[in-house]
Amino acid sequence: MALPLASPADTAVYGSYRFDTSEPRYRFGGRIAPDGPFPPEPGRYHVYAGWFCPWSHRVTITRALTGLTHVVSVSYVDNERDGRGWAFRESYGPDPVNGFTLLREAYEATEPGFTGLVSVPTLWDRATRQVVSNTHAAIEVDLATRFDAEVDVFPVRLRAEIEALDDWIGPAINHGVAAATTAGPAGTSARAALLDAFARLDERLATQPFLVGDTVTLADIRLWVTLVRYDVGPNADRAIHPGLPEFPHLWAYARRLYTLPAFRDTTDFAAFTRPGAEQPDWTGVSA
Ligand SMILES: N[C@@H](CCC(=O)N[C@@H](CS)C(=O)NCC(=O)O)C(=O)O
Repeated sequence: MALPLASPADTAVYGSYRFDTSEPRYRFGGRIAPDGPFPPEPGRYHVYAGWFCPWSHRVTITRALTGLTHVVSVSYVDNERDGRGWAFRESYGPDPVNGFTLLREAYEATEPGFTGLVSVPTLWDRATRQVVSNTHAAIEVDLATRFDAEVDVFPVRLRAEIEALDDWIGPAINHGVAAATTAGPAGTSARAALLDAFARLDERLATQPFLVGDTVTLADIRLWVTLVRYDVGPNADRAIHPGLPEFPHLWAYARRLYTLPAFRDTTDFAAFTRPGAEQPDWTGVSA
């Protein structure tokens, strides 16, 4: 029998998505660890992701790059949402693990009566039938470090440097792009911080192929998911500046990463491109 799907998103009927803001936003923070309730067993965990979502994208790139596609499964919610929250529709198919039509059902199965935020990525445990985590930072690190990874994207010797980069790239770029599109003094200062961070990275990437060390790490994955959305999302109308190609080393680096299957195959431009946005040429560079 075919797995069920949610009806189309309809805010006229279901309203806009709302949740109990007195709850912490990212309520589940379980970790995969050998000595804990969620041991790293192949085939046990599933990631509910969204193609539109940069935080999900970090997890799906990490999973692909480390060769865990047969170890941890993934499926995608629809890009649209109404009052029922993220849902499984024709766009990307049903929920292959539980047959839920709404992601909310996973949270309710974990905690009956749950009223907090239902977000992607969500890590699900098949064995105990519960949400392990909806905290992307924990999910990406656990996938990178707790299984038999083909490539180490979070090497112990580079972790301090990777996290130090995140300390300024996170606020200025990953979280900064949204603020950079706003009017008023906060927008002006977010734009300055963003362009300053791009310039700093451009300089760094003039002399090295990756942000840290000589291969792709979590630092590159974290930055890239924002770069790939930038000129077709927050900067689609070029209101912040003319676009990433203005930073030639950063732009060449971003396009080089796009040639890697783990980056390319986890990217669906249609899921995050604003209508009418002009798309820079992401192809034409060899690895
Ligand atoms: N900072 C979050 C990122 C997750 C996130 O914001 N996911 C978005 C989609 S990109 C979501 O599902 N948000 C639900 C909402 O904010 O209403 C985390 O730590 O996991």
